[in-house]
Amino acid sequence: GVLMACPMNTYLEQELERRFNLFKFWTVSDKTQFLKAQQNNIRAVVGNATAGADAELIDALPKLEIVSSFSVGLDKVDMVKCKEKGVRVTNTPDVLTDDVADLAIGLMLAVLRRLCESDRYVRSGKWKKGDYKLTTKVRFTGKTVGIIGLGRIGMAVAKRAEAFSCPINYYSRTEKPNLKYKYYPSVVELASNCHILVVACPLTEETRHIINREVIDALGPKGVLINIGRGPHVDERELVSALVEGRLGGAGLDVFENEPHVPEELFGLENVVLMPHVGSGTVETRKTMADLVLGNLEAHFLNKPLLTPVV
Ligand code: 8YV
Repeated sequence: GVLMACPMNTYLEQELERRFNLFKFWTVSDKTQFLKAQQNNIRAVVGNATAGADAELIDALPKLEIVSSFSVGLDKVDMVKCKEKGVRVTNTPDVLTDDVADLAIGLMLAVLRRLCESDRYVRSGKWKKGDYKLTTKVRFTGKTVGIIGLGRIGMAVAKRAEAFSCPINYYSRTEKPNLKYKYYPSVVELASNCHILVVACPLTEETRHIINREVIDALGPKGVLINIGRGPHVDERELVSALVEGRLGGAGLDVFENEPHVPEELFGLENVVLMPHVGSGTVETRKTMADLVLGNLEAHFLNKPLLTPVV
């Protein structure tokens, strides 16, 4: 049987029910009861960015063979424990890269050109009482974009920003060869040398709170932070105080430290755009992701090569 770790996609749930023996529980109390009753029946877990396979779950499922994540990020999967137990892991890379990179550009434009505020200005009828007060001082085109993590998504963001004549700077653990982008060996130096800073790296112990007070101060009152990675990449309390105090120029956020809870101090800030973790959130892409999850599970149980193996 296959255990779905949390509600994530109706099509995926229906197909898992149609093709496999699907188990699911949504509350913690169900989980304990469930594991006592079903632990020997679960051979696969389907997780995502919200819930996956932590050490506790992996240890509780003696027959677990594979974790197939409905996500590219694997921070909810205990990879060390999976390797230790010989549990295979798959994810959904590439198929979502364009959606996430598109959203990053959308957030840059939305923050810098105040798209949401202007839209509300028209809908509220205020325009009939007077012209919209220009709030954005600078154009987006040509602003320097700094990218943390130049993997598939980071590179896709860079290519899109280049189309807006934006110089591209980046930070990664090591400098990448044959790139026309300027490398900075630290996030603070990158933040000091860009107008828009994009988080596009995986969440690991090393990258948790990679955006801290020092980085935020380096980005400064004219700087804009775009987070399309994970909420815990950012010290959210520091971010909120910097935005409220005007020490940071703006933010476009698709992820938060404690989703779906978002700091309400941000709700009144027009230089902040808030999204409900929809980076890969088009029906088209989520179906392709779901088909990858299903294809990996079928390949595993039919002893065929996995489509997108991680481990
Ligand atoms: C999804 C994601 O939002 O791929 C990831 O890492 O965060 C997203 O694609 C999520 O996992 C789907 O529920």
